Amino acid sequence: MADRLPTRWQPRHALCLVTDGSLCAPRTLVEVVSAALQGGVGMVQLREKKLDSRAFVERARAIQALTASAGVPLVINDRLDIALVVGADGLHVGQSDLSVADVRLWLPDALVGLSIESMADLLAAPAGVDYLGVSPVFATATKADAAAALGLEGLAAIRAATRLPLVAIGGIGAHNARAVLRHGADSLAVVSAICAAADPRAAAAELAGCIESESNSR
Ligand code: TZP
Ligand code: MG
Repeated sequence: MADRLPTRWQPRHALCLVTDGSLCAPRTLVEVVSAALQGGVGMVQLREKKLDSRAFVERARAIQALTASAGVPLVINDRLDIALVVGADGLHVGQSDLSVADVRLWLPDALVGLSIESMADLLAAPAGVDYLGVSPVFATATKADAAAALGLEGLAAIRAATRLPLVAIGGIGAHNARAVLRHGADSLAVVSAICAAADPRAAAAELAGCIESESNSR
């Protein structure tokens, strides 16, 4: 694959919140994102599988007001149309979503992330990708159709094979965050560790603290 070296912002040493509004009750998603940004989240991926288009746009605009004032990039999962309509900072696609080449026709300068679940996915990854979402590192109940867990060794093997920023996701929390970083992740992405936390701000602060201290010790 072609390792592109983009000059735009990259997720290195960042905590990424991937949203799931259904896990946020009794809070609203906007409340959780606001708290998570205060706790130190450095990138938000809006991933809402159950919203129709109009509700998705409304939600994206509400979240964008928060991310923009925090100076944090907002990436939309899967929905190129929504990313274009709201002027998001980027789009994250999976293996069976729109191709990166097609996304680049419409978002030449935005941040584009691609999910990979195996070494084979890495080797097949196209040019034009700014970062890779590597998943699932550990088993997770949050994504019903997640592939088999890569484990820390699987993550390390992918790390050894690419210079692209790696955003690890799947079963990550404060208890294993440092191990994931030590096995080659540049950044960590979480859903339930923040969305379902009793205190999303404190949960984000703890994870962001792990990333900061690990990056300082490298
Ligand atoms: N993509 C791969 S695993 C996953 C996604 C969206 C879910 C991760 O959720 P959690 O709660 O952080 O394990
Ligand atoms: Mg997808």
